[in-house]
Formats: sequence, C-alpha cells, structure tokens
Amino acid sequence: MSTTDRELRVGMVGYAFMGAAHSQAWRTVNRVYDLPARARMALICGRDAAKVADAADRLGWEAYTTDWRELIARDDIDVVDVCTPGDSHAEIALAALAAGKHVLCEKPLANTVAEAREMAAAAATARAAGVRSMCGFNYRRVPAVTMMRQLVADGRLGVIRHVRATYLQDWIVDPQFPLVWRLQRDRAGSGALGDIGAHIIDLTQFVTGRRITGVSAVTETFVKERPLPAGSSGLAATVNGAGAADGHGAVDGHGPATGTVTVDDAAVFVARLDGGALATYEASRFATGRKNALRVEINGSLGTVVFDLERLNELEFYDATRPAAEQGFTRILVTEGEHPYMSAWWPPGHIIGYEHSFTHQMRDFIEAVATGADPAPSFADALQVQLVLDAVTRSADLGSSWTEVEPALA
Ligand code: SOE
Repeated sequence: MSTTDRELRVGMVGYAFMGAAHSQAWRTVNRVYDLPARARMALICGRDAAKVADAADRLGWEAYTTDWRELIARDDIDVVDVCTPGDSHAEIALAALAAGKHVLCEKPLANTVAEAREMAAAAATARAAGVRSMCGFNYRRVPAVTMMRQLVADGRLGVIRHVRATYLQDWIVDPQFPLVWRLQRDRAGSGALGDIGAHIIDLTQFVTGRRITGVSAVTETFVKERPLPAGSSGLAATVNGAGAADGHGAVDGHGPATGTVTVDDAAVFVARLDGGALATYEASRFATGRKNALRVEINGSLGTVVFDLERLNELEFYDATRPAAEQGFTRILVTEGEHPYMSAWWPPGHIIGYEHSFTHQMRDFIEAVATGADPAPSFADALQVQLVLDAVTRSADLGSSWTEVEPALA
C-alpha cells in the first residue's frame, strides 16, 4: 500500500458514465498500487446541484460544486479531471492548465482540430512549468493491449502488413431513442466516429507505433430525426411521452417533438499507416447485437495478434515462425504477474474487467505527475487522433474516392 504522505487533490468535472468510471479508479488506485502520491477525491462538479450532491455521495467525493471555474480557482486542487461532453473539454482544460493544474481529459480530446491544437500547445507550455496532462484513451491500459504493443515492438509479428479494427455498438438502433447530446454535432463533435472510432484510431497507432497517414471514408446517418429527450441525456435517455408538459414534450398532443441528428451513426474507412501497412476501420452504433464490441487484428510477416474486448483478458497469437506442424492460433491468458499491470491484482487466472483499465490509467497518471515524467497519451498524441477524425470527416464529405457501380440489369 502507499507509503507516501504526498497527496494529489483531484477535482472532477462531470458525473455521468465516465465520471463514474473515473471515480471508481480514483477510489481504487492507491489501494492497489504503491505510488509516490495518493489521489484525494476532493471535489466533484456538475451543473445540477441535487444530482452532483448525490453523485458526490455515491461516487465518494468529499465535496461538490456547480461551478467548474470555482473548482479550478481553488489552490487546494492539484488535478482537474475532465469528464464532460466534448464541447466543454477545451474551455475547461485550457483554464485548468493556465491555473497550473495537472489535467486528465476524456477522449476525444476536443470537438475540432483547432481546439485540439490549442490544447496541445497549452499543454506544451504548461509542461515547462511542471504541469502534466494526459488524454483518457483507457483501452491502451488493458493489459492485453499493452502486451499486444510489446509483441509488435519485439518484432514477433515482423513487418506489419494489415491492421483491421472494428468498434461496434447498437444502443441507438431504435429510432425512438431520443436525440441525446452524443447525437448533436455542436455537443459531441461527431458521432460513432469520434466517440468509439477515436478509440480504435488511438489503440492501433499505440500498438503498432505507426501513424495513420491517409484515409478514404464513408459515413452514414441512418436515422435522421429523433424525439427530443425528456429524462437523462446520456446512454439511458428516455423519450418524453405524448402530451407531457415539460417543454420537451408533445406539440398539441401528437407525440414528442423531434430534432435532427447532426452526426454520423457509422463510419467506415480504409487507411495507410506509415511503414506501408494497409488498414480498415469501422465504428458503428447500428451493429445490432454488438454492445461494446471492440476488436483489433494485426497481420505481420511473421505472425498475427488479435485483441477482442469481449475477452479482454486474452490475446490470440499466431506465430508463423513455429514449425509448420505446430502452427495455429494460440490463446494467451494475460493474467500472469509478469503481464502489464497484473502484478497488483489477483493470482494468475483471476480475470479483470473494463473498469480496471481506468485504474491503470490513474496509476500511470499519478506516477507521471509525481515523478515529473510525461504521461501518455499526451495532448499531442490526442491531437494526432483528432487530425485523423477530421480527415475521415473531410474524406466522407468530399466523397472524392467513391466510384459508383452501375446495376447489371438497368
Ligand atoms: C459510449 O459510446 C461509450 O461510453 C464511449 O464514450 C466510451 O469511450 C467507451 O469506452 C464505451 O462507450
């Protein structure tokens, strides 16, 4: 357990899904890892006083506020953890960096390249004053993903020829699912592309150590109009019933008012990576039956490795250097003490889950801040992801690489 009395007093802005995942990690990290500083869950911030008070109690925060500027102005806060929708990442992170706070910002870094550039520049300036920052691409910290990167770095796959990445969900397949903030460009920046596509872009660049240098893309919005939300604005939002009087509801009693979806429901693109690999990416919220299905396969001249989030404690590995009679996909159970992050948890075979990746994220962030090292992914790494997102959107909008196929029987 931690032998240090050094504290990092954390202020977190946001308390929905990511706020809950981050809170679990802040609560757990110092109980599991012996670190040079202890995270103190000092202050949580949210716009609704009653909801943020409840969140403080449920999630384990000492105090709460409804004003993020107050949180940043306090000299008893060392770290600002940004868990809000994308349209406020830049404003909050820039203010926090300017105030000398270390910053952890959820992905994607921003809603635009311009914001991301400004954030990366501010992070570089703040770094000179000892301030550290990181973007929360948590899947890098699934032990099997870190091991995947090690296999590539150790040359076990040889020359990388293909990257094949999909991230599939289905929570908005029902056209009656309401128009929540994730479906509005001005709030979220983009749809499936920035929300889950960003993860596979970062993960594949992290694992291969290669950058995406060009893309050709298509995107689609399958359901273009949706009922306005009445209840929660998150993944569990509800539609206001006909005739309800709460202002979001029915217009003269003929069902709920509707709004236009302004983001992609799905994005598919091909890409080249520096070093010559060809890659395919698919991010969709309309993959019926797929709940949170992230899968990455990397083919190299000497072998293949496959990661599947639904079996996040495992890797599939094909070693083409083995004698022909012994070749085949083997399953590596990534739960040994020698495997990344695992020594702090349970004996071999006792598997971990999605939430552990956030604890690993906080472990690495605390250690970097406490020792003055540079956390990864940096805001510059996250800007690189933002540039890919922007290129995919521009490619899809231009349609320049699209060749129509005529019907055989006109
Ligand atoms: C919703 O699509 C979401 O919560 C993403 O925003 C998260 O980054 C991902 O980890 C799970 O799905």
